[in-house]
Amino acid sequence: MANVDAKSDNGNLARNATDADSDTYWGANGRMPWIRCELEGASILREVQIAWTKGNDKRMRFQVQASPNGSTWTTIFDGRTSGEGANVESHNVTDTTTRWVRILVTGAVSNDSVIGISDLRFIGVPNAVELAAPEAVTATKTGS
Ligand SMILES: [Ca+2]
Repeated sequence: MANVDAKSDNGNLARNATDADSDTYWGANGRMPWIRCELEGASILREVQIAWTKGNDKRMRFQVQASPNGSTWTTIFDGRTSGEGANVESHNVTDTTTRWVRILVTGAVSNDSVIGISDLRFIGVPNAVELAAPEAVTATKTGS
């Protein structure tokens, strides 16, 4: 699999959140959307930086979760966006050694209210924690 994926998207793919391009975003709606990233290795995570595309519209509640395997999750942050804009916001998390990180939007997201993340970065040890290398995009992967 790729080093980033999501429960769903609206055509704006999960990888847009980690492409270091603020003009692209992962977009989703529906019930409790999430985006999941695999780090380059088990890393100490201290902070998550997120730019929400509609960050000035509302204060969205979300959790940051850690996992050794991408399937069983421990919540290391539970809070809200500032509601003050679409710039990057930093959120301190419980320092945790983890391989996978998931952002889970827990507040209600109505079907006509798309949430989006244009930038998603992880800070810890090392300072900037990189994502795992994506597996080589092969000919079997279509539509991309
Ligand atoms: Ca982007």
